[in-house]
Amino acid sequence: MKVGIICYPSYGGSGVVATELGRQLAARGHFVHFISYDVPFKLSTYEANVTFHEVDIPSYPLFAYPPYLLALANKVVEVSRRYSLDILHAHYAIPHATCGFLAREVLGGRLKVVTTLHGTDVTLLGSNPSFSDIIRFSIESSDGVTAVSQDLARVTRELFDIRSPIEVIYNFVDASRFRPLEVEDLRSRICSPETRVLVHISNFRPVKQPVAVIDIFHAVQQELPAVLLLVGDGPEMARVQQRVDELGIAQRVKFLGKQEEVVEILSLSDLMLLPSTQESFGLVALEAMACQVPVIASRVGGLPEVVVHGRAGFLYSPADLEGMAQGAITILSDPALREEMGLHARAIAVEKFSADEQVARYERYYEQVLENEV
Ligand code: GMT
Repeated sequence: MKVGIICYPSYGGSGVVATELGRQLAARGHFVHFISYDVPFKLSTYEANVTFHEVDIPSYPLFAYPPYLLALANKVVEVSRRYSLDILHAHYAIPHATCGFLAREVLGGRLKVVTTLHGTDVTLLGSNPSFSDIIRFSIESSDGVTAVSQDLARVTRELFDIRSPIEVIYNFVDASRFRPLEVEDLRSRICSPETRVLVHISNFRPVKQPVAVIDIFHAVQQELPAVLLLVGDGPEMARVQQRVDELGIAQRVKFLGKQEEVVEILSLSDLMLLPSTQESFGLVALEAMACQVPVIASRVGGLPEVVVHGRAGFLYSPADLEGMAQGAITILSDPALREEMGLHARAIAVEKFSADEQVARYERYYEQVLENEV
């Protein structure tokens, strides 16, 4: 098949999933065309069967807000005509599903549009009156719609009163790449052997509750020798730094910034903290699990479908920071429990969320859409 993929190229779960899906499809012999304003950050090397098409947004004095959607749709039309795309796969409803609709109209219907909903496009933007009607329309006018968890499919149906089917295709992890590595050297440069390493990876938006991560860690390090690794950056970072200073734990918190490769960091970590107020799936939790790292997370959105409570970690209400700290202490003070949960976590990642299985499901779904069977 010839598949166009439109996604956000910068840091963020939806872009990571879109890029990894494209790479996996290309490895299976499909021709994949990424179309975006920049090369997706996970696509840093040459890949057979993969082409990148940059969207150029001309500047013009009248454009206070350059019309990216139009430039993107125009590029999709151009690429589709030149390479005879079968499918355009839009990741994230705004503006990509809308772009799919527009491009298909220009092409007289000669392109099938599959939209994958990732979470915040529905849960945050979907309830914003500035976007809600256009999101509903774009979802309904797609030829096929997938969601990354059962919970997100349910929320989308309820929020937009959508009757047409939404296929759930879980996010996935390449367990041959995300696996526990030998990192004793690196770990010894960060802390002493008896120190527990906690990790939080996100885009530091309010929905991730990164300040709560600091409060949870503060309680944990009062009971056990511990350090916290913070990976990523975003709008809440200044508040996070302020909280770290207020609590006097700057020596124990390491700010690593945005990192392209996190397998080593995960491999040296004992526990992940993910106290989000919303999380349609929690790709980062799955990546931690694949590296044998248990997760303390919120019981929200799709997280219970990923982090099986009591096996891969523990889940709490997002407001229950004390519970999360207690859960972390329980796991970190019992090496046998931590080890057992790590093994279960990896088993779940491999058995339920393998790249092979989920990518094959996307392939079958594309075929159904092409045969008008959705
Ligand atoms: O988590 C974010 O804020 C980024 C967002 C995105 O734009 O990629 O992530 C969403 O999509 C990911 C990939 O499907 C999911 O793993 C995340 O759970 C989801 N984030 C939220 O629902 C908050």
